[in-house]
Amino acid sequence: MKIQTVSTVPYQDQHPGTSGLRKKTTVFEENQHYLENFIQSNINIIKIDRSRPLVIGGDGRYYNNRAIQQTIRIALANGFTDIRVGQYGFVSTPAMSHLIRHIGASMSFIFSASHNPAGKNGDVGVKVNLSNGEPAPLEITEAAFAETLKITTYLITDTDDIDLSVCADYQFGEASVRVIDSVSDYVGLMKCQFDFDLMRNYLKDNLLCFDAMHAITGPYAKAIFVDALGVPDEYILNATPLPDFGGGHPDPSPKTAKHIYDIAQADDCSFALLAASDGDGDRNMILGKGIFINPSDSLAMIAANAEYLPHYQSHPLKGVARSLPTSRALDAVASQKGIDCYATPTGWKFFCNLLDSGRISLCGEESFGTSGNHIREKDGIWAVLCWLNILAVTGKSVAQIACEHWQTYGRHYYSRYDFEGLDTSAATALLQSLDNKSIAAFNGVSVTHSGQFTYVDPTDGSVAENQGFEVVFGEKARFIIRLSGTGTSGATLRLYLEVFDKCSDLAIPTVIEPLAQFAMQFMEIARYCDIDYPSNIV
Ligand code: VG1
Ligand code: CO
Repeated sequence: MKIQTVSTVPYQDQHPGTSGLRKKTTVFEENQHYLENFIQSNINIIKIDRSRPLVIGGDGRYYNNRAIQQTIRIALANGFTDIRVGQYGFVSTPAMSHLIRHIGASMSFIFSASHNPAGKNGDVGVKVNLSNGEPAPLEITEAAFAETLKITTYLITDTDDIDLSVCADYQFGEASVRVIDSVSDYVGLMKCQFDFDLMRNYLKDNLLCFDAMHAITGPYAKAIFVDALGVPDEYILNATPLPDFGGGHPDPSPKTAKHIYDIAQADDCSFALLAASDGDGDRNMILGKGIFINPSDSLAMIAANAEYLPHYQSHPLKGVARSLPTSRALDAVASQKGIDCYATPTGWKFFCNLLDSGRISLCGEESFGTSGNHIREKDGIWAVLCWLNILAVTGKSVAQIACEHWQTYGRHYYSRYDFEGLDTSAATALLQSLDNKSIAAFNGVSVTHSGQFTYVDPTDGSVAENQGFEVVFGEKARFIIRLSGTGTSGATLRLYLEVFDKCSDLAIPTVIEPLAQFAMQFMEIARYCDIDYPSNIV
Protein backbone atom coordinates (compact mmCIF):
# COMPACT_ATOMS: atom_id res chain seq x y z
CA MET A 1 0.00 0.00 0.00
CA LYS A 2 1.56 3.28 -1.12
CA ILE A 3 0.64 6.59 0.49
CA GLN A 4 0.46 9.62 -1.75
CA THR A 5 0.41 13.27 -0.72
CA VAL A 6 -1.94 15.06 -3.10
CA SER A 7 -1.81 18.84 -3.60
CA THR A 8 -5.15 20.61 -3.44
CA VAL A 9 -6.64 24.07 -3.22
CA PRO A 10 -9.12 25.11 -0.54
CA TYR A 11 -12.83 25.68 -1.21
CA GLN A 12 -14.61 28.59 0.44
CA ASP A 13 -17.99 26.95 0.88
CA GLN A 14 -17.48 23.89 3.09
CA HIS A 15 -19.19 25.34 6.13
CA PRO A 16 -21.24 22.59 7.85
CA GLY A 17 -24.86 23.59 8.45
CA THR A 18 -27.47 22.35 10.94
CA SER A 19 -26.50 18.75 10.30
CA GLY A 20 -23.18 18.35 8.51
CA LEU A 21 -21.97 19.53 5.12
CA ARG A 22 -24.73 19.40 2.50
CA LYS A 23 -24.37 20.27 -1.19
CA LYS A 24 -25.69 19.48 -4.62
CA THR A 25 -24.27 16.19 -5.89
CA THR A 26 -22.75 18.12 -8.79
CA VAL A 27 -20.67 20.17 -6.33
CA PHE A 28 -19.03 16.97 -5.10
CA GLU A 29 -18.72 15.48 -8.57
CA GLU A 30 -17.51 18.48 -10.51
CA ASN A 31 -15.07 20.10 -8.09
CA GLN A 32 -11.78 18.31 -7.90
CA HIS A 33 -10.85 17.01 -4.41
CA TYR A 34 -14.02 18.51 -2.89
CA LEU A 35 -14.82 15.41 -0.83
CA GLU A 36 -11.18 14.69 -0.04
CA ASN A 37 -10.57 18.22 1.26
CA PHE A 38 -13.47 17.98 3.68
CA ILE A 39 -12.58 14.50 4.98
CA GLN A 40 -8.90 15.38 5.45
CA SER A 41 -9.80 18.68 7.16
CA ASN A 42 -11.90 16.84 9.73
CA ILE A 43 -9.20 14.25 10.31
CA ASN A 44 -6.65 17.05 10.77
CA ILE A 45 -8.56 18.80 13.53
CA ILE A 46 -10.24 15.93 15.41
CA LYS A 47 -7.58 14.68 17.77
CA ILE A 48 -8.19 11.02 18.47
CA ASP A 49 -6.48 7.71 18.91
CA ARG A 50 -6.34 6.33 15.37
CA SER A 51 -6.07 2.75 16.56
CA ARG A 52 -9.66 2.93 17.75
CA PRO A 53 -12.33 2.02 15.18
CA LEU A 54 -13.44 4.56 12.60
CA VAL A 55 -16.86 3.74 11.13
CA ILE A 56 -17.95 4.68 7.64
CA GLY A 57 -21.40 4.37 6.07
CA GLY A 58 -24.27 6.19 4.47
CA ASP A 59 -27.91 6.21 3.54
CA GLY A 60 -27.44 4.33 0.24
CA ARG A 61 -27.85 7.34 -2.01
CA TYR A 62 -26.02 8.00 -5.27
CA TYR A 63 -22.34 8.90 -4.73
CA ASN A 64 -22.22 6.91 -1.46
CA ASN A 65 -19.98 4.21 -2.90
CA ARG A 66 -17.46 6.67 -4.31
CA ALA A 67 -17.42 8.67 -1.05
CA ILE A 68 -17.01 5.55 1.08
CA GLN A 69 -14.22 4.02 -1.02
CA GLN A 70 -12.32 7.29 -1.13
CA THR A 71 -12.74 7.84 2.62
CA ILE A 72 -11.39 4.35 3.34
CA ARG A 73 -8.25 5.24 1.32
CA ILE A 74 -7.83 8.59 3.10
CA ALA A 75 -8.32 6.95 6.51
CA LEU A 76 -5.73 4.25 5.75
CA ALA A 77 -3.27 6.88 4.58
CA ASN A 78 -3.82 8.87 7.77
CA GLY A 79 -2.95 5.94 10.01
CA PHE A 80 -6.37 4.65 11.05
CA THR A 81 -5.77 0.96 11.75
CA ASP A 82 -9.30 -0.28 12.45
CA ILE A 83 -11.79 0.82 9.81
CA ARG A 84 -15.34 -0.56 9.80
CA VAL A 85 -17.78 -0.09 6.95
CA GLY A 86 -21.46 -1.07 6.83
CA GLN A 87 -22.35 -3.85 4.39
CA TYR A 88 -23.40 -2.30 1.06
CA GLY A 89 -22.21 0.93 2.67
CA PHE A 90 -25.49 1.13 4.59
CA VAL A 91 -25.56 2.58 8.09
CA SER A 92 -28.52 4.68 9.26
CA THR A 93 -27.70 7.76 11.34
CA PRO A 94 -29.14 6.31 14.58
CA ALA A 95 -27.48 2.93 13.96
CA MET A 96 -24.17 4.76 13.45
CA SER A 97 -24.56 6.59 16.72
CA HIS A 98 -25.16 3.26 18.43
CA LEU A 99 -22.30 1.48 16.62
CA ILE A 100 -19.82 4.12 17.73
CA ARG A 101 -20.86 3.69 21.35
CA HIS A 102 -21.14 -0.08 21.15
CA ILE A 103 -17.71 -0.79 19.67
CA GLY A 104 -15.87 2.14 21.25
CA ALA A 105 -15.19 3.89 17.95
CA SER A 106 -13.43 7.23 17.83
CA MET A 107 -15.59 8.83 15.15
CA SER A 108 -17.61 8.21 12.02
CA PHE A 109 -18.45 9.60 8.62
CA ILE A 110 -22.04 9.22 7.36
CA PHE A 111 -22.68 10.12 3.73
CA SER A 112 -26.20 11.47 3.66
CA ALA A 113 -28.17 14.59 2.91
CA SER A 114 -30.93 13.22 5.16
CA HIS A 115 -34.37 13.77 3.60
CA ASN A 116 -33.07 15.81 0.65
CA PRO A 117 -33.63 14.05 -2.70
CA ALA A 118 -30.76 11.99 -4.10
CA GLY A 119 -29.23 11.29 -7.49
CA LYS A 120 -27.05 13.16 -9.95
CA ASN A 121 -29.29 16.20 -9.65
CA GLY A 122 -30.03 15.72 -5.97
CA ASP A 123 -27.95 16.33 -2.86
CA VAL A 124 -25.08 14.66 -1.02
CA GLY A 125 -23.79 15.37 2.46
CA VAL A 126 -21.28 14.37 5.11
CA LYS A 127 -22.23 14.00 8.77
CA VAL A 128 -19.37 13.70 11.26
CA ASN A 129 -20.01 11.99 14.61
CA LEU A 130 -17.67 11.74 17.58
CA SER A 131 -16.79 9.12 20.15
CA ASN A 132 -19.97 9.33 22.21
CA GLY A 133 -22.06 8.93 19.06
CA GLU A 134 -22.91 12.63 18.92
CA PRO A 135 -22.91 14.90 15.87
CA ALA A 136 -19.79 17.06 15.89
CA PRO A 137 -20.49 20.09 18.12
CA LEU A 138 -20.14 23.69 16.95
CA GLU A 139 -16.53 24.08 18.10
CA ILE A 140 -15.55 21.10 15.90
CA THR A 141 -17.63 22.09 12.86
CA GLU A 142 -16.18 25.61 13.03
CA ALA A 143 -12.63 24.32 13.39
CA ALA A 144 -13.15 21.90 10.48
CA PHE A 145 -14.46 24.76 8.36
CA ALA A 146 -11.43 26.90 9.22
CA GLU A 147 -9.21 23.99 8.18
CA THR A 148 -11.01 23.63 4.82
CA LEU A 149 -10.08 27.26 4.11
CA LYS A 150 -6.36 26.56 4.38
CA ILE A 151 -5.90 22.92 3.38
CA THR A 152 -3.18 22.38 0.76
CA THR A 153 -2.64 18.61 0.77
CA TYR A 154 -4.40 15.39 1.66
CA LEU A 155 -3.14 11.83 2.08
CA ILE A 156 -4.49 8.86 0.18
CA THR A 157 -3.49 5.26 -0.53
CA ASP A 158 -3.40 3.51 -3.87
CA THR A 159 -5.55 0.61 -2.57
CA ASP A 160 -8.35 -0.89 -4.67
CA ASP A 161 -12.04 -0.50 -3.96
CA ILE A 162 -13.31 -2.84 -1.23
CA ASP A 163 -16.19 -5.21 -2.03
CA LEU A 164 -18.93 -3.89 0.25
CA SER A 165 -21.48 -6.54 -0.65
CA VAL A 166 -20.14 -9.22 1.73
CA CYS A 167 -19.10 -9.02 5.36
CA ALA A 168 -15.36 -9.72 5.34
CA ASP A 169 -12.03 -8.46 6.66
CA TYR A 170 -9.26 -6.95 4.56
CA GLN A 171 -5.73 -6.45 5.85
CA PHE A 172 -3.44 -3.62 4.70
CA GLY A 173 -0.19 -3.98 6.63
CA GLU A 174 -1.04 -3.13 10.23
CA ALA A 175 -4.48 -1.83 9.32
CA SER A 176 -7.72 -3.69 8.77
CA VAL A 177 -10.89 -2.75 6.93
CA ARG A 178 -13.92 -4.73 8.03
CA VAL A 179 -17.23 -4.83 6.21
CA ILE A 180 -19.78 -5.32 9.00
CA ASP A 181 -23.46 -6.06 9.43
CA SER A 182 -24.81 -2.67 10.48
CA VAL A 183 -28.33 -3.85 11.30
CA SER A 184 -27.99 -6.54 13.97
CA ASP A 185 -26.47 -4.42 16.76
CA TYR A 186 -29.18 -1.82 16.31
CA VAL A 187 -31.88 -4.51 16.47
CA GLY A 188 -30.28 -5.74 19.70
CA LEU A 189 -30.45 -2.22 21.15
CA MET A 190 -34.15 -1.89 20.30
CA LYS A 191 -34.85 -5.26 21.95
CA CYS A 192 -33.36 -3.92 25.18
CA GLN A 193 -35.48 -0.78 25.04
CA PHE A 194 -38.95 -2.19 24.35
CA ASP A 195 -41.24 -5.10 25.23
CA PHE A 196 -41.02 -7.13 22.04
CA ASP A 197 -43.19 -10.01 23.33
CA LEU A 198 -46.01 -7.64 24.17
CA MET A 199 -45.76 -5.78 20.86
CA ARG A 200 -45.64 -9.03 18.86
CA ASN A 201 -48.79 -10.19 20.60
CA TYR A 202 -50.52 -6.85 20.01
CA LEU A 203 -49.65 -7.03 16.32
CA LYS A 204 -51.54 -10.31 15.95
CA ASP A 205 -54.78 -8.33 16.11
CA ASN A 206 -53.61 -4.85 15.14
CA LEU A 207 -51.87 -3.91 11.92
CA LEU A 208 -48.82 -1.74 11.43
CA CYS A 209 -47.67 -0.17 8.18
CA PHE A 210 -44.22 1.40 7.73
CA ASP A 211 -42.92 3.31 4.72
CA ALA A 212 -39.12 3.23 4.34
CA MET A 213 -39.37 5.48 1.26
CA HIS A 214 -36.66 3.51 -0.60
CA ALA A 215 -34.15 4.94 1.85
CA ILE A 216 -31.98 3.50 4.60
CA THR A 217 -34.59 2.20 7.07
CA GLY A 218 -35.74 -0.67 4.80
CA PRO A 219 -33.28 -3.28 6.12
CA TYR A 220 -33.78 -2.12 9.72
CA ALA A 221 -37.58 -2.13 9.41
CA LYS A 222 -37.57 -5.63 7.93
CA ALA A 223 -35.37 -6.99 10.73
CA ILE A 224 -37.44 -5.34 13.47
CA PHE A 225 -41.03 -5.24 12.26
CA VAL A 226 -41.10 -8.34 10.05
CA ASP A 227 -38.52 -10.73 11.55
CA ALA A 228 -38.79 -9.80 15.22
CA LEU A 229 -42.41 -8.62 15.49
CA GLY A 230 -44.19 -10.68 12.85
CA VAL A 231 -45.55 -7.83 10.68
CA PRO A 232 -46.39 -9.18 7.20
CA ASP A 233 -43.71 -8.29 4.69
CA GLU A 234 -46.09 -6.40 2.42
CA TYR A 235 -46.80 -3.82 5.12
CA ILE A 236 -43.23 -2.54 4.96
CA LEU A 237 -43.49 -0.26 1.95
CA ASN A 238 -40.60 0.78 -0.30
CA ALA A 239 -38.21 -1.32 1.77
CA THR A 240 -35.34 -1.55 -0.72
CA PRO A 241 -32.85 1.32 -0.48
CA LEU A 242 -32.25 2.77 -3.95
CA PRO A 243 -29.53 5.23 -5.02
CA ASP A 244 -32.15 7.76 -6.12
CA PHE A 245 -34.69 6.82 -3.42
CA GLY A 246 -36.94 5.72 -6.27
CA GLY A 247 -37.04 9.30 -7.53
CA GLY A 248 -38.84 10.31 -4.32
CA HIS A 249 -38.25 12.80 -1.57
CA PRO A 250 -37.73 10.71 1.57
CA ASP A 251 -39.10 13.25 3.99
CA PRO A 252 -41.67 11.78 6.38
CA SER A 253 -44.27 14.53 6.31
CA PRO A 254 -47.91 14.51 5.16
CA LYS A 255 -46.92 16.20 1.91
CA THR A 256 -43.81 14.27 0.90
CA ALA A 257 -44.96 10.92 2.33
CA LYS A 258 -48.44 11.46 0.92
CA HIS A 259 -48.84 7.82 -0.02
CA ILE A 260 -48.88 6.55 3.56
CA TYR A 261 -50.65 9.67 4.81
CA ASP A 262 -53.50 8.91 2.40
CA ILE A 263 -53.69 5.29 3.58
CA ALA A 264 -54.15 6.58 7.14
CA GLN A 265 -56.84 9.04 6.10
CA ALA A 266 -58.90 6.56 4.06
CA ASP A 267 -62.25 5.56 5.56
CA ASP A 268 -61.35 1.90 5.27
CA CYS A 269 -57.90 2.24 6.86
CA SER A 270 -57.25 -1.01 8.69
CA PHE A 271 -53.97 -0.05 10.33
CA ALA A 272 -53.64 0.82 14.01
CA LEU A 273 -50.30 2.55 13.50
CA LEU A 274 -48.67 3.91 10.36
CA ALA A 275 -45.23 5.49 10.17
CA ALA A 276 -42.47 6.61 7.85
CA SER A 277 -38.83 7.57 8.16
CA ASP A 278 -36.42 9.72 6.17
CA GLY A 279 -33.35 9.23 3.97
CA ASP A 280 -30.93 8.45 6.80
CA GLY A 281 -33.44 7.00 9.28
CA ASP A 282 -33.36 9.64 11.98
CA ARG A 283 -36.81 11.19 11.39
CA ASN A 284 -40.25 9.74 11.97
CA MET A 285 -43.86 10.49 11.14
CA ILE A 286 -46.59 8.97 13.29
CA LEU A 287 -50.10 8.36 11.94
CA GLY A 288 -53.13 6.52 13.24
CA LYS A 289 -56.40 5.76 11.55
CA GLY A 290 -57.65 9.18 10.44
CA ILE A 291 -55.06 11.14 12.40
CA PHE A 292 -51.63 12.70 11.88
CA ILE A 293 -49.68 13.38 15.06
CA ASN A 294 -47.55 16.45 14.64
CA PRO A 295 -43.99 15.83 15.85
CA SER A 296 -44.18 18.33 18.73
CA ASP A 297 -47.28 16.54 20.02
CA SER A 298 -45.70 13.14 19.45
CA LEU A 299 -42.78 14.13 21.66
CA ALA A 300 -45.11 15.42 24.39
CA MET A 301 -47.30 12.32 24.17
CA ILE A 302 -44.32 9.96 24.45
CA ALA A 303 -43.18 11.96 27.49
CA ALA A 304 -46.64 11.80 29.05
CA ASN A 305 -46.81 8.02 28.52
CA ALA A 306 -43.16 7.26 29.31
CA GLU A 307 -44.16 5.14 32.29
CA TYR A 308 -45.46 2.53 29.84
CA LEU A 309 -42.07 2.12 28.18
CA PRO A 310 -39.67 -0.44 29.69
CA HIS A 311 -36.56 1.75 29.39
CA TYR A 312 -38.25 4.64 31.18
CA GLN A 313 -39.65 2.29 33.81
CA SER A 314 -36.14 1.32 34.81
CA HIS A 315 -34.75 4.84 34.32
CA PRO A 316 -37.58 7.33 34.95
CA LEU A 317 -37.54 10.56 32.95
CA LYS A 318 -35.29 13.05 34.72
CA GLY A 319 -35.74 15.87 32.29
CA VAL A 320 -36.71 16.55 28.70
CA ALA A 321 -35.68 19.00 25.98
CA ARG A 322 -37.00 20.43 22.75
CA SER A 323 -35.55 22.69 20.11
CA LEU A 324 -36.72 26.29 20.46
CA PRO A 325 -39.26 26.14 17.60
CA THR A 326 -40.76 22.86 18.83
CA SER A 327 -44.12 23.51 20.50
CA ARG A 328 -44.48 23.94 24.22
CA ALA A 329 -46.70 20.87 24.48
CA LEU A 330 -43.66 19.19 26.01
CA ASP A 331 -43.31 21.91 28.66
CA ALA A 332 -46.87 21.25 29.81
CA VAL A 333 -46.07 17.57 30.40
CA ALA A 334 -42.77 18.36 32.10
CA SER A 335 -44.42 20.83 34.42
CA GLN A 336 -47.10 18.32 35.39
CA LYS A 337 -44.42 15.68 36.04
CA GLY A 338 -42.26 18.16 37.95
CA ILE A 339 -39.21 17.62 35.72
CA ASP A 340 -36.95 20.07 33.88
CA CYS A 341 -37.64 21.06 30.28
CA TYR A 342 -34.85 22.71 28.27
CA ALA A 343 -35.12 24.68 25.02
CA THR A 344 -32.10 24.36 22.72
CA PRO A 345 -31.21 25.73 19.28
CA THR A 346 -32.31 23.74 16.22
CA GLY A 347 -30.03 20.78 15.46
CA TRP A 348 -29.45 17.57 17.37
CA LYS A 349 -25.93 18.45 18.45
CA PHE A 350 -27.31 20.82 21.10
CA PHE A 351 -29.07 18.02 22.98
CA CYS A 352 -25.99 15.89 23.45
CA ASN A 353 -24.39 17.60 26.45
CA LEU A 354 -27.76 17.51 28.23
CA LEU A 355 -28.03 13.79 27.47
CA ASP A 356 -24.43 13.09 28.50
CA SER A 357 -24.83 14.91 31.80
CA GLY A 358 -27.99 12.97 32.64
CA ARG A 359 -30.11 16.13 32.76
CA ILE A 360 -32.49 14.78 30.13
CA SER A 361 -33.47 11.37 28.77
CA LEU A 362 -35.98 12.32 26.05
CA CYS A 363 -35.83 15.10 23.49
CA GLY A 364 -37.07 16.12 20.09
CA GLU A 365 -37.62 18.63 17.33
CA GLU A 366 -40.68 19.81 15.42
CA SER A 367 -38.95 18.59 12.24
CA PHE A 368 -39.97 14.97 12.86
CA GLY A 369 -37.05 14.10 15.13
CA THR A 370 -37.40 12.28 18.47
CA SER A 371 -35.01 10.26 20.59
CA GLY A 372 -33.89 9.22 24.04
CA ASN A 373 -30.60 8.72 25.82
CA HIS A 374 -29.93 5.31 24.24
CA ILE A 375 -27.89 7.04 21.50
CA ARG A 376 -26.89 10.59 20.58
CA GLU A 377 -28.94 11.09 17.41
CA LYS A 378 -32.61 11.28 16.65
CA ASP A 379 -34.03 7.87 15.94
CA GLY A 380 -36.93 7.24 13.55
CA ILE A 381 -37.62 3.56 14.26
CA TRP A 382 -37.18 4.05 18.01
CA ALA A 383 -39.93 6.68 17.99
CA VAL A 384 -42.24 4.32 16.11
CA LEU A 385 -41.50 1.60 18.66
CA CYS A 386 -42.31 4.04 21.49
CA TRP A 387 -45.77 4.50 20.01
CA LEU A 388 -46.23 0.81 19.29
CA ASN A 389 -45.24 -0.13 22.82
CA ILE A 390 -47.59 2.51 24.30
CA LEU A 391 -50.48 1.28 22.13
CA ALA A 392 -49.77 -2.32 23.12
CA VAL A 393 -49.72 -1.55 26.86
CA THR A 394 -52.73 0.75 26.95
CA GLY A 395 -54.85 -0.92 24.27
CA LYS A 396 -55.82 2.59 23.12
CA SER A 397 -55.82 3.87 19.56
CA VAL A 398 -53.50 6.64 18.35
CA ALA A 399 -56.47 9.00 18.15
CA GLN A 400 -57.55 8.14 21.68
CA ILE A 401 -54.07 8.80 23.08
CA ALA A 402 -54.01 12.16 21.29
CA CYS A 403 -57.51 13.27 22.29
CA GLU A 404 -57.04 12.32 25.93
CA HIS A 405 -53.71 14.14 25.93
CA TRP A 406 -55.26 17.35 24.60
CA GLN A 407 -58.10 17.10 27.08
CA THR A 408 -55.61 16.85 29.92
CA TYR A 409 -53.06 19.44 28.82
CA GLY A 410 -54.89 21.61 26.30
CA ARG A 411 -53.67 21.72 22.70
CA HIS A 412 -50.69 23.51 21.21
CA TYR A 413 -51.87 24.08 17.63
CA TYR A 414 -48.83 24.18 15.44
CA SER A 415 -47.66 24.79 11.93
CA ARG A 416 -44.47 25.64 10.07
CA TYR A 417 -44.43 27.91 7.03
CA ASP A 418 -41.36 27.54 4.80
CA PHE A 419 -40.39 30.21 2.30
CA GLU A 420 -37.98 28.38 0.01
CA GLY A 421 -35.62 29.36 -2.78
CA LEU A 422 -35.19 32.95 -1.55
CA ASP A 423 -32.40 35.28 -2.47
CA THR A 424 -29.89 34.81 0.37
CA SER A 425 -29.11 38.48 0.87
CA ALA A 426 -32.81 39.42 0.95
CA ALA A 427 -33.56 36.72 3.53
CA THR A 428 -30.59 37.78 5.63
CA ALA A 429 -31.65 41.43 5.47
CA LEU A 430 -35.14 40.45 6.62
CA LEU A 431 -33.74 38.60 9.63
CA GLN A 432 -31.44 41.47 10.54
CA SER A 433 -34.29 43.96 10.39
CA LEU A 434 -36.25 42.12 13.09
CA ASP A 435 -34.11 43.40 15.96
CA ASN A 436 -35.24 46.94 15.28
CA LYS A 437 -38.94 46.20 15.15
CA SER A 438 -41.32 46.52 18.02
CA ILE A 439 -44.48 44.63 18.58
CA ALA A 440 -47.13 45.18 21.23
CA ALA A 441 -49.84 42.59 21.11
CA PHE A 442 -51.59 39.96 19.03
CA ASN A 443 -55.36 39.61 19.28
CA GLY A 444 -55.29 41.56 22.54
CA VAL A 445 -52.57 39.40 24.10
CA SER A 446 -49.45 41.37 25.01
CA VAL A 447 -45.96 40.43 23.96
CA THR A 448 -44.05 38.95 26.86
CA HIS A 449 -40.75 38.45 25.07
CA SER A 450 -39.18 39.09 21.72
CA GLY A 451 -35.63 38.83 20.40
CA GLN A 452 -32.90 36.63 19.04
CA PHE A 453 -32.42 33.35 20.89
CA THR A 454 -29.03 32.91 22.52
CA TYR A 455 -28.37 29.51 24.02
CA VAL A 456 -25.99 29.04 26.91
CA ASP A 457 -25.27 25.35 27.35
CA PRO A 458 -25.86 24.65 31.07
CA THR A 459 -23.21 21.93 31.14
CA ASP A 460 -20.20 23.77 29.75
CA GLY A 461 -21.29 27.38 29.38
CA SER A 462 -20.73 27.40 25.61
CA VAL A 463 -22.76 30.03 23.82
CA ALA A 464 -24.65 29.82 20.50
CA GLU A 465 -25.97 33.18 19.31
CA ASN A 466 -28.60 34.19 16.75
CA GLN A 467 -30.44 30.89 16.85
CA GLY A 468 -33.81 32.26 15.75
CA PHE A 469 -35.97 35.32 16.39
CA GLU A 470 -38.70 34.49 18.89
CA VAL A 471 -41.87 36.46 19.66
CA VAL A 472 -43.89 35.22 22.63
CA PHE A 473 -47.40 36.17 23.71
CA GLY A 474 -47.35 34.53 27.13
CA GLU A 475 -48.75 31.02 27.20
CA LYS A 476 -51.18 31.83 24.41
CA ALA A 477 -49.08 32.06 21.27
CA ARG A 478 -45.59 32.24 19.86
CA PHE A 479 -43.81 32.53 16.57
CA ILE A 480 -40.19 32.02 15.61
CA ILE A 481 -38.34 33.01 12.46
CA ARG A 482 -35.05 31.44 11.44
CA LEU A 483 -32.98 30.59 8.40
CA SER A 484 -32.63 26.92 7.49
CA GLY A 485 -29.13 25.46 7.61
CA THR A 486 -29.68 22.38 5.47
CA GLY A 487 -30.65 23.73 2.06
CA THR A 488 -28.43 23.50 -0.99
CA SER A 489 -29.77 26.31 -3.15
CA GLY A 490 -30.81 29.83 -2.17
CA ALA A 491 -32.14 30.48 1.33
CA THR A 492 -35.11 29.04 3.17
CA LEU A 493 -36.85 31.08 5.86
CA ARG A 494 -38.86 29.09 8.35
CA LEU A 495 -41.75 30.62 10.29
CA TYR A 496 -42.88 28.45 13.21
CA LEU A 497 -46.35 29.16 14.60
CA GLU A 498 -47.88 27.97 17.85
CA VAL A 499 -51.25 28.81 19.42
CA PHE A 500 -52.49 27.30 22.67
CA ASP A 501 -56.16 26.55 23.22
CA LYS A 502 -57.92 24.47 25.85
CA CYS A 503 -60.40 23.40 23.22
CA SER A 504 -58.91 20.49 21.31
CA ASP A 505 -61.09 20.01 18.25
CA LEU A 506 -60.64 23.24 16.31
CA ALA A 507 -59.45 23.21 12.69
CA ILE A 508 -55.69 23.84 12.61
CA PRO A 509 -55.69 26.42 9.77
CA THR A 510 -58.47 28.42 11.44
CA VAL A 511 -56.42 28.66 14.62
CA ILE A 512 -53.04 29.24 12.96
CA GLU A 513 -53.83 31.51 10.01
CA PRO A 514 -54.47 34.75 11.97
CA LEU A 515 -51.11 34.41 13.74
CA ALA A 516 -49.45 33.51 10.43
CA GLN A 517 -50.83 36.67 8.77
CA PHE A 518 -49.73 38.74 11.75
CA ALA A 519 -46.20 37.25 11.66
CA MET A 520 -45.84 37.65 7.90
CA GLN A 521 -46.75 41.32 8.18
CA PHE A 522 -44.34 41.75 11.06
CA MET A 523 -41.47 40.23 9.09
CA GLU A 524 -42.45 42.09 5.91
CA ILE A 525 -41.87 39.01 3.81
CA ALA A 526 -43.52 40.61 0.78
CA ARG A 527 -41.29 43.68 0.95
CA TYR A 528 -38.00 41.85 1.52
CA CYS A 529 -38.53 38.70 -0.51
CA ASP A 530 -41.25 39.58 -2.94
CA ILE A 531 -43.54 36.75 -1.91
CA ASP A 532 -46.57 36.76 0.31
CA TYR A 533 -47.22 33.10 0.94
CA PRO A 534 -45.08 30.08 1.92
CA SER A 535 -43.99 27.52 -0.65
CA ASN A 536 -44.45 24.75 1.90
CA ILE A 537 -46.67 24.35 4.94
CA VAL A 538 -46.03 21.53 7.41
C1 VG1 B 1 -33.61 20.85 9.62
C2 VG1 B 1 -34.54 20.80 10.82
C3 VG1 B 1 -33.75 20.50 12.08
C4 VG1 B 1 -32.96 19.19 11.90
C5 VG1 B 1 -32.09 19.30 10.67
C6 VG1 B 1 -31.36 18.00 10.36
O1 VG1 B 1 -32.69 21.91 9.78
O2 VG1 B 1 -35.22 22.00 10.96
O3 VG1 B 1 -34.63 20.41 13.16
O4 VG1 B 1 -32.16 18.95 13.03
O5 VG1 B 1 -32.88 19.63 9.53
O6 VG1 B 1 -32.26 16.96 10.13
P1 VG1 B 1 -32.88 23.37 9.11
O7 VG1 B 1 -31.65 24.13 9.47
O8 VG1 B 1 -33.07 23.14 7.65
O9 VG1 B 1 -34.13 23.94 9.70
V1 VG1 B 1 -31.75 15.58 9.29
O10 VG1 B 1 -32.95 14.50 9.40
O11 VG1 B 1 -30.70 16.13 8.37
O12 VG1 B 1 -30.50 14.94 9.96
CO1 CO C 1 -32.38 12.75 8.55
